[in-house]
Amino acid sequence: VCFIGRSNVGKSSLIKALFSLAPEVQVRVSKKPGHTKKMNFFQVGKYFTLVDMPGYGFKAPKDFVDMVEAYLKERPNLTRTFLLIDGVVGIQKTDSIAIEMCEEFSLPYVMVLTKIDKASKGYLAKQVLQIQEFVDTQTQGCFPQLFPVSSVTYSGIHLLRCFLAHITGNLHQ
Ligand SMILES: Nc1nc2c(ncn2[C@@H]2O[C@H](COP(=O)(O)OP(=O)(O)OP(=O)(O)O)[C@@H](O)[C@H]2O)c(=O)[nH]1
Ligand SMILES: [Mg+2]
Repeated sequence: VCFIGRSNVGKSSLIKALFSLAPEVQVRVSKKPGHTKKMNFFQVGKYFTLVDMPGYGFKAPKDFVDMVEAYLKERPNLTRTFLLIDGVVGIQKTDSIAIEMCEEFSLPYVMVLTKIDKASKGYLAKQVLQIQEFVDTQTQGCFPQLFPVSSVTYSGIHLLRCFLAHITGNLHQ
């Protein structure tokens, strides 16, 4: 599985929150956009590998397109792509480009709305409905359920952990 999104959207923080109980996943987080420069691979026990991607948009590394596009397009065992959108600012132009890329490559992807601790419940409800409408009407490969999360309060993290375990074949009932 891999995590993509605009620089500073909270990819590394989300991975840190999701895998806080997995000591082998040591991600670096920074206040400065463009912190993650390379694709970082982490082995989660013997279960699966996750990839923390550099961000696109402001301060993206110059070789972003060659690196990330090629990976997304060519990696046959990529099970799912988690596309992170800032839950407060919603879908921006650069996000639309990433969405189009996922659609073009026919990637199975999931939209995660980040930093939900920064907005009021009312504002957030409006954002979620608007993005849900977009997913329902404008996308083919996007999973129909959105995952709003906060890496600060851990809101939504447990559900996303369960979903990850499920799609990687590790949720044994
Ligand atoms: N309030 C709040 N801040 C967050 C959350 N997630 C991340 N941040 C902050 O957002 C900033 C960027 O977080 P990162 O996780 O490094 O973002 P990134 O997407 O990995 O950024 P790049 O590696 O530069 O592409 C940091 O200052 C984080 O503390 C969240 O859920 N809530
Ligand atoms: Mg990062």
